[in-house]
Amino acid sequence: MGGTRGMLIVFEGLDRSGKSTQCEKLVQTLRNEGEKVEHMQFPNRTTPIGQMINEYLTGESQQEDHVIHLLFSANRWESAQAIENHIRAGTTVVIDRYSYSGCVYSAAKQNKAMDLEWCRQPEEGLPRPDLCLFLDLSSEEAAKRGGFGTERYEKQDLQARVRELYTEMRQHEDEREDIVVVNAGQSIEEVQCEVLKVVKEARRQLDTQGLELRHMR
Ligand code: Z5A
Ligand code: MG
Repeated sequence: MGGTRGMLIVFEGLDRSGKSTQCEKLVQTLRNEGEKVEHMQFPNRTTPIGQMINEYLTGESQQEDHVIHLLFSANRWESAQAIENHIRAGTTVVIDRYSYSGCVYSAAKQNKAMDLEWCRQPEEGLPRPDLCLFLDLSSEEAAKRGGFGTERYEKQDLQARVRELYTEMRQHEDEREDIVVVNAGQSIEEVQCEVLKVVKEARRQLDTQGLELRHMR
């Protein structure tokens, strides 16, 4: 793939939809084609903020709803400059979960003071994905991939609200433009093939239009 700058590609979707599996496959495929690729994931549990998030998710600590929301966002801001630097240097950045997860999981708690719009605000100004691949999987199909894990959000009722909120979030002006829904209920290879097709098309469009990296607004 040509082009002067790297692309910002994000994977989103419900629990067990195959984000980590597909992220790794895409990174490997692009690298095999000679592209420079950086692989990231959020939460990034390696930083001090990430460690606080990890303790919260595993139930070792408690956090007030707004506080943990802002920590998740801060965890992305910690990497914002690095993401921009990679993109400008011609490296494509592939990320496992990003702002969309940040908004829908917090809003799913149904804390009245934290709707989707409130949750989205700290994300404004972050590098905006050129493409967000939403891996769509029914709850029935997800259940076939094993039971829920033990982390805080891995519960049926919360996941059902997350699904609805992802749909609502896709109506936002920018997200509507960036998100491409992929049927994640196919085999790993079929999903991989579809993902690659979508990525190549996005790259083609980017090269044609010569767009600068944008920011979330
Ligand atoms: N969270 C938040 O609240 N706010 C934020 O800002 C962010 C995140 C960024 C931890 O995330 C939690 O943080 C998450 C959201 C919240 N809570 N929940 N729920 P995480 O990314 O660390 O969660 P994870 O456990 O790594 O990812 P995941 O969503 O559960 O799974 P996945 O990455 O989508 O799926 P996978 O690991 O690739 O695959 C799951 C299994 O299915 C595995 O056995 C695969 O081999 C299998 N698989 C994959 N693809 C297929 C196909 N096509 N067919 C059959 N089987 C498959
Ligand atoms: Mg994962």
